[in-house]
Amino acid sequence: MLRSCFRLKRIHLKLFFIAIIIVSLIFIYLKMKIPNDIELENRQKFVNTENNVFEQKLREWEGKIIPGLGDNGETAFLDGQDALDGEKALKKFALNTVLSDRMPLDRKLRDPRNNKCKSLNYSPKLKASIVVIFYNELMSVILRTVWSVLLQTPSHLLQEIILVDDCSTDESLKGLLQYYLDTRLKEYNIKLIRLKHRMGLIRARLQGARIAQGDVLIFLDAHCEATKDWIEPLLARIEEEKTAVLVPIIDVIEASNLAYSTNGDSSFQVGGFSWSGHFTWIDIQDENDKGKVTPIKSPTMAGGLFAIDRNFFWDIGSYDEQMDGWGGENLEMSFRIWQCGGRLETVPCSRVGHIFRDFHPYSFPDNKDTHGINTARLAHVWMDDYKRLFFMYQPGLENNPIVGDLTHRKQLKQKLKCKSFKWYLDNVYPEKFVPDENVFGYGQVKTEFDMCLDDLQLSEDKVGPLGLYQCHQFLAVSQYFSLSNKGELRKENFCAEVFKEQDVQLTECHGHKREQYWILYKNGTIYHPASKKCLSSDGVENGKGAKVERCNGSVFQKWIFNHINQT
Ligand code: LR7
Ligand code: MN
Repeated sequence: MLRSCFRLKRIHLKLFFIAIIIVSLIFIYLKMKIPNDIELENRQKFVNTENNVFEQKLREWEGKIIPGLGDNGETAFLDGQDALDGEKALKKFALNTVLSDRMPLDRKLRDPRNNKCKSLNYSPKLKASIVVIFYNELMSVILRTVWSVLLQTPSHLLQEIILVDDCSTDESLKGLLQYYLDTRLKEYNIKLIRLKHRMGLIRARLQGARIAQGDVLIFLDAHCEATKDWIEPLLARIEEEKTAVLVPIIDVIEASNLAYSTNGDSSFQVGGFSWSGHFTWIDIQDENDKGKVTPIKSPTMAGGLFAIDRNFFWDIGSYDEQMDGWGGENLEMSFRIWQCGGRLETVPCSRVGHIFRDFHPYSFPDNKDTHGINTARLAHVWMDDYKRLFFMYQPGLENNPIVGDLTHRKQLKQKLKCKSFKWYLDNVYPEKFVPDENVFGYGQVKTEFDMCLDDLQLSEDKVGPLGLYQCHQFLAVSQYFSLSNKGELRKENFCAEVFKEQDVQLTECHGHKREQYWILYKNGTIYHPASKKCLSSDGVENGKGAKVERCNGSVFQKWIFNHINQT
């Protein structure tokens, strides 16, 4: 009995071992047979090794960072080969990428605010979602933006940071950035979304805004650095006035040496625009506003850095989703906000640096002029009859189907019962010069020899001679001048001024008459009282600067304006 029992046990044991062997064989067989599993395992291995590669890359990079470089926003230098590589990079990317990679991502910045700001206390309760979009930006620059937000924003005011990759092609942004966030910044709420197609900055921002959950949206370009207490005055103002859209003072971070420069501590500018559809900086118009630390009215905004109540953003029409690429959305939003019941303000106690680059380091699909097309869209919708002035610069876009369908945006304007562009000019930006209103004459300014005053293609922000050129058959912008009611012979913000008693230059209008003051007489002479001379075409060659000479009543001193306003 005992024996048989023992035998039975041995048989069981044998069977047990055989079963184990069979199960193991089946297991091994299945493992070889089912490719999915193998793939899974391999994938895991791949992810692991990839992580190791990422980890290695990050460590290598982190090991090269020079502690203290660029601290306090000071000009930073590299030596030897690095300096040469940096110069090359600057030419290629409009940014010293070599220097950026060596500079700590969490560098310390000076508090750039004016002293009066430092004594103000705000205790907002709103939370912000920071939306940062990018296309092929340098990873260290994106991360410095992120770090500056994390370091300068109290955590109870920060809902999240949303990074939107507009389908960059740059390899390092594909996995390394996510890995950095997952390992180095894992305790923060940072989302990275990658768009499947390049959408352009307008739609990329919309994608970010759609997933945002904070009370306030704050958009930043991907090459910014926030400074001390930057967010409090923005949130506090929105808490007080939901329809206020806010811009910080935008300081310059130099692309060549990443210096954070502030021009003095209290002077700053607000936003304007040119009739060619570009954003411009303008001096604060109201003397009482200068030196203030409370929010100041701004007719437009640059577009890249602003704070807006999240619900208000959607109620007021977010963005024109049919705008492609780059450009135009900033003026569109500025006009829309003012015309449809909001306000745009610059907040002097909030300061954020932005790297200003000399050119775009990226191209656009099909090389389309997206700025022109987008601006044509906004001109049709928001500028009413004043769009005539923009289309003078872009006649080819006025009735061009490339501009696309505008039905939705026009419906929005009706739904929100928005005011006219004339209302905007009269109430928000009364200083804006309208070249065919409040003027004695405008258009081409001709001599009897078919020569016309011409800006000789002077770029919008440069000073140069008031030229003479053969009159174009059709009125081109380069030959469009006005004689304002104040006696300025001008073009947008440039006024003809006499230098060295005879040369006539186009230089920034100052509004104080003096050497920018001209009188148009009925006989066609344009008299310059400060020099007691007359505008003259005598002896001036095609393409050269005009002159003033002693008045002599000759045909060289007779000018005919295309349009004369009867007064
Ligand atoms: O296809 C693109 N997809 C993108 O995501 C092209 C660009 N981008 C990203 C890009 O990586 C960057 O983060 O969009 C952001 C803005 O592009 P920039 O930095 O090349 O533009 P910018 O600074 O030269 O241009 C200004 O005008 C633009 C008009 O469309 C935008 O509104 C920018 O945000 C705006 N920048 C600022 O307002 C910063 C202050 C500069 C001034 C004046
Ligand atoms: Mn930018």
